[in-house]
Amino acid sequence: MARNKIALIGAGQIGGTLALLSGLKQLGDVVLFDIQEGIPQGKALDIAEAAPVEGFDSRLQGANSYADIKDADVVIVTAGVPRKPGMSRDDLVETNSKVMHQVGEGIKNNCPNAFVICITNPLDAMVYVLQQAAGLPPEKVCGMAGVLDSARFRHFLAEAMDVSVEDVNAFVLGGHGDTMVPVTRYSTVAGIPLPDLVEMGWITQDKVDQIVERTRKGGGEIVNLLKSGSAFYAPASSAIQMAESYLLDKKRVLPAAAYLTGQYGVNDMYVGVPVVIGDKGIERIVELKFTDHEQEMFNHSVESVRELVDACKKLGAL
Ligand code: A3D
Repeated sequence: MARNKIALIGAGQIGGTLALLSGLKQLGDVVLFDIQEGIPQGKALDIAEAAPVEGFDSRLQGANSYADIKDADVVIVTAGVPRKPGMSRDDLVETNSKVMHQVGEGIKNNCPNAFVICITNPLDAMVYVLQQAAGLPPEKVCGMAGVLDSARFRHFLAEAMDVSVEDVNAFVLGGHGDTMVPVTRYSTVAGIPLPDLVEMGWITQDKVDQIVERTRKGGGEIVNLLKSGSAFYAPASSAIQMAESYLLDKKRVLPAAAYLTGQYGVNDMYVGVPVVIGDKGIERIVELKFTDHEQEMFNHSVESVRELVDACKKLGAL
């Protein structure tokens, strides 16, 4: 059986980590693409030289031509520029939507049957631009943000309650920005909902509120610490989890930016919601029942995504 082929568009901080994880998890052969010459080739060779030590047989290739991503099964897109301190994700719209157009063309011409995961910010707008530029069906193009935001929420909750991160489940929905919605009612430790854990005295409501705020600003916290560039280890792990669910038809239920056609009262936009990812791509969109307050927060978040989408339309990117 032929190995899967994974194309990584953008060989920067996240791209390199994605290539290493794809190898370690034996997901398939990897093509690292970038417009910079030498960087994708250098990273591919470096990781290939780790393979004998780690014991994986993936072939790794660096590329500067889209022809090399031909027939890829999965494409993960990180091409573009990341945030610098003081920049919002929205400042990136103009530059990164041009990049999404180039990447979309490359996918359309070389691997129109791929499952595409976009990571480039501002995520909810860029995934839409990418899907339109590639011309792929919406169920084959999604955005990674929710798995990462939920992982941050899970990490902070596990630390506060001194329990294993494995036993903490959480959903962070809405747009990938400061208005994202960590849904505490659907967040659990071993199945016990967070509001019950507050009643049981495992964590205070104040602490939960602080963690919600820290999660919303989780990306910025890392940008401020790193000073140049943004988070890359956890974003890469999160996208790999989504790719794995597609390639192995695991049908994981994960939060992802998906194209909505009326679900949650949203039409014709990509927003973070729980989805089922299997070998057909986004196979189902899970519609949670929100309380009035949750719906209000979600609507607020959708509004900030709509502003970004409008900005893309004004620039002619959509
Ligand atoms: P970085 O290390 O700068 O890598 C980006 C790579 O893209 C560089 O190697 C560039 O050479 C390359 N590139 C630029 N333009 C093009 C082009 N036209 N075609 C192909 N490659 C190009 O950034 P990074 O890996 O740290 O981050 C990548 C993106 O992910 C940024 O937009 C970040 O804002 C975003 N990001 C998103 C999340 C989410 O949760 C959604 C988290 C962290 C970072």
